[in-house]
Amino acid sequence: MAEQFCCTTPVVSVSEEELDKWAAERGVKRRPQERTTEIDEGGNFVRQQNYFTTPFGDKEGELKAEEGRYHLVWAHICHWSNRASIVRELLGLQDVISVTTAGEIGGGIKYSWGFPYSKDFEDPYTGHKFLAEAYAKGDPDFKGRATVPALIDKTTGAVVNNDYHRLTNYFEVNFRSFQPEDAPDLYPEELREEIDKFNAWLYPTINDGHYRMAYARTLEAYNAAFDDFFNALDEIDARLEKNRFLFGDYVTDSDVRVFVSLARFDNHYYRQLGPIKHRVVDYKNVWPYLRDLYEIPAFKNNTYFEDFVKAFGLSKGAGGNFGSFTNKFGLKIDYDKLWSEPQNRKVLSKTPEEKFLRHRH
Ligand SMILES: N[C@@H](CCC(=O)N[C@@H](CS)C(=O)NCC(=O)O)C(=O)O
Repeated sequence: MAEQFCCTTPVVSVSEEELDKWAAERGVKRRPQERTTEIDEGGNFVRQQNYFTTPFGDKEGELKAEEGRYHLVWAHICHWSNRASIVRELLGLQDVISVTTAGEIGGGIKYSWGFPYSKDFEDPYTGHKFLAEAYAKGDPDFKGRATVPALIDKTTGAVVNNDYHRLTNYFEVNFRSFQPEDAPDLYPEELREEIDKFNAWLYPTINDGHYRMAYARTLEAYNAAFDDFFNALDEIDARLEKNRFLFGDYVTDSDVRVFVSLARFDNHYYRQLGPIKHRVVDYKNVWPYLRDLYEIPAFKNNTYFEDFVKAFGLSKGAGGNFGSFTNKFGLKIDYDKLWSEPQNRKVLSKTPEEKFLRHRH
């Protein structure tokens, strides 16, 4: 039962009183604020650690992959979780791992994510009204922000894994026996070490780079993150000069991680960053590369540009003469059309019509 209630803009809103009542009934506390709990002495944003990191595997204490048992909660706006929603679909796991889309309710995330697309604002698979409930079930002592992605065990309603560093790798490797035989191999064994190395470099520079810039509390911290981000983009652009995808002719796990961050840059992230160096569309290779990926249905189906534009703050209207560009024009741009402009990246590939290395039996 995939995407049962997903994913149009919710029509009913929740009042503040109702929200407070639900939270009180369910014992959910106010969400902690990063600016007080996740900033170091140098003004750098230091993200909370992923809390539920038990891996999938065969050893004792590890999580066992099973059909129908696990449930992914993700949010349109959030690239950490968008990775998992794309990979789930690329691998054909829609009937194996269910999904619910979280979002803001009552105009924000006062008590953590809610479920604005679901009937009665309840995750149909767990009955939760707040994601924080699944975190509390996972560990009553959890005091951090209840974040997406969250993989929930439907038998208990508890989060069992929120480790976005590894979640897609578990889908790729540990859920292999539930994928179609010819599913894409996004994490080929011979490339795993290199993919891991690349992903580890990508994390602070690009994936977390935007947050390191946006949440910085000193100019030094901002500048360091800014340089890391744009230097990394230059490196990626150079790498894509001769390679259709990051690791050659086929899409890998790393491409998903780059895509989800950059798909949000020109329409959302740039707003918090002051004068940016380049837009993503200015890169000679990166921009057509992203469109090449966007052609793949699993990427396109899981990319909600308008929600990026609306994220956290378009509600105040267009404003006066000095109203922001995004408020005035953000929703007038046809993102799907822009991202569907043809490109010819396939000439770089030995298999121009095949973007995936497929498992073969
Ligand atoms: N799992 C990570 C990161 C994932 C993350 O930050 N997700 C964001 C959305 S992109 C989220 O769910 N935020 C909700 C909140 O901060 O309350 C963490 O715990 O910090």
